[in-house]
Amino acid sequence: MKLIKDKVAKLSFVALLITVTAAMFYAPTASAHGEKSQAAFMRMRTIHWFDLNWSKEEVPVNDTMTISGKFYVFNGWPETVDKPEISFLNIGVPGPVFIRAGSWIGGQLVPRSVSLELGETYEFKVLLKARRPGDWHVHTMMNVKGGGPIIGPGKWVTITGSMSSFVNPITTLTGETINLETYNLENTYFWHGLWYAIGVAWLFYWARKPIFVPRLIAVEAGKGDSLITATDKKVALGFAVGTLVLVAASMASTNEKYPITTPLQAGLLRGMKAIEMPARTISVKVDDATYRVPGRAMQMTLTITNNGDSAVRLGEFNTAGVRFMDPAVSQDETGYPDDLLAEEGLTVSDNSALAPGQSRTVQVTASDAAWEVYRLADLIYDPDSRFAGLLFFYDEAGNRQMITIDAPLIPSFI
Ligand SMILES: [Cu+2]
Repeated sequence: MKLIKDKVAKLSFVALLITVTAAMFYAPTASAHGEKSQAAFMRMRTIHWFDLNWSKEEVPVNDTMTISGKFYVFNGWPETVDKPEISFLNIGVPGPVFIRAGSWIGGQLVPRSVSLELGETYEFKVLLKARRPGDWHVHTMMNVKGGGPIIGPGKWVTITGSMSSFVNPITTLTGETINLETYNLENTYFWHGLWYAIGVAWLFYWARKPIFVPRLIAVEAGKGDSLITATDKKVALGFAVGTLVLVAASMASTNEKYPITTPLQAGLLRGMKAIEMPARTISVKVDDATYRVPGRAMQMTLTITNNGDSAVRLGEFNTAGVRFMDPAVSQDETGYPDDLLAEEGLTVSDNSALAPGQSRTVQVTASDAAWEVYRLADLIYDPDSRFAGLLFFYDEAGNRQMITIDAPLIPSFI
């Protein structure tokens, strides 16, 4: 009996070893970092990122790159996400593999939180300076207070070189140029080290003598006072006075060395400049919209009316960062992330030019693996089966018009 038990134990140990080893060698490359697991309806109905551009795909350490683009703050913002009255333009990277040298919304520098308005479209730019070598999936991202992170499309960017050569020089208003990467580090180490040492010295002073049992006995025998001698009292006073003197003196010397300091700059930035969108001459009515469960596509019946003076065709449907394109009308030239780009993902039952004044009802299918990979298909688990997205129409001269659509999205199971 014991023999069998031993064998079982041995075998399970071997199995465990194999599992652990296998797990060590299995290193999946995640192509999305957080957004997939967020509710699909939330990703489709909050912020729509478009016209994104990553200026480089490979950057040496200390070089900069920019991510620019636009975002539309969806009108039908979900109830469960606080309105973006206090939002912060962030960048989604695993720690400061880049540093953010600057970020702008509508041309204004936005180091602080900003106030965004529903229904408005904004232009943004983020300047990144490469710091840590590696392959990084860089996302644009908006943090909404009371709402959480709203993650934009991510693209792989490679940083080459060595992190030890990274510098972050800043010239202060007092005329000094410092390297923020290492500035004041020795000072921080010194003071933490010194105070820690003083704390340890105090403990050691007492711990020279037996700490617990003899003292416990002395106190219980009513001889507690005998444990603290006259020397002990002097040492205690020395520590107390020394601490006060050190605090006062170092505070004075710090004020002398840095006579000009300001408080932390903070506070919400209001009045962000939105893009003046041209008057819309195309109107789109979503007659119905469905998606197959399981499946990789969604279908919409759209009634498109062209009130402009040039014939138009539908080139793109964009939702939750996934771009479904009709290659006959529009192609991506920005190097948009492959996994989010459905180059031939948009099929329109009749995508011939829609002449001015005309109206037409068409079947539109947006189909791509991204629908499943990015778990938009998981709308079936959401408590609000509605979608929203952007339609891009192109006229004969190549001018683009953006139309936002928003409707219930009904699953079909058979
Ligand atoms: Cu990512």
